[in-house]
Amino acid sequence: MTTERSLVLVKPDGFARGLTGEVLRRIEAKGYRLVALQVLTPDLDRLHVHYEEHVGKPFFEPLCEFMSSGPVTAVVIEGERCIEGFRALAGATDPTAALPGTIRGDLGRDWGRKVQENIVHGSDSPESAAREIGIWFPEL
Ligand code: RTP
Ligand code: MG
Repeated sequence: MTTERSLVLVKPDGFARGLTGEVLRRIEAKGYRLVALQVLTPDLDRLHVHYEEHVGKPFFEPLCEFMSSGPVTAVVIEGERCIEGFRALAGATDPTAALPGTIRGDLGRDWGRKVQENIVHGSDSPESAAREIGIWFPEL
């Protein structure tokens, strides 16, 4: 048994399209528990820390600008192997490559959109999850 926590974000595109409930439905249907949830418009300082692994990449600033462009829903989920499991639910980073059955594959738009608009973020390792949960939910 490896009960984990992961940090999930419903990004501004997912929030604006009214997909927050659909993302939460899939998380709960999989059997993961919701530990904490908040709607907020993140500032650039927080996003620069959140995405620090991408500092210097060409998409870093556009990504942070996009992520600060409107409300997001930040969620901490919990469950057996939920870090890897949520990333499987999310699908490939590029919605045009994500498989049907995944959040990005089923719901991602593939006409002229930018890859940064891929509905959700999920932590990619236990270390990332601990770091990111500290950024978004320091009280946990
Ligand atoms: P995430 O962190 O959002 O869960 O997604 P990920 O692990 O699948 O992707 P990652 O490589 O960590 O990239 C973070 C986010 O940056 C945007 N991105 N844009 N070439 C590009 O323009 C590009 N590559 C990545 C995406 O929003 C991606 O989710
Ligand atoms: Mg990532």
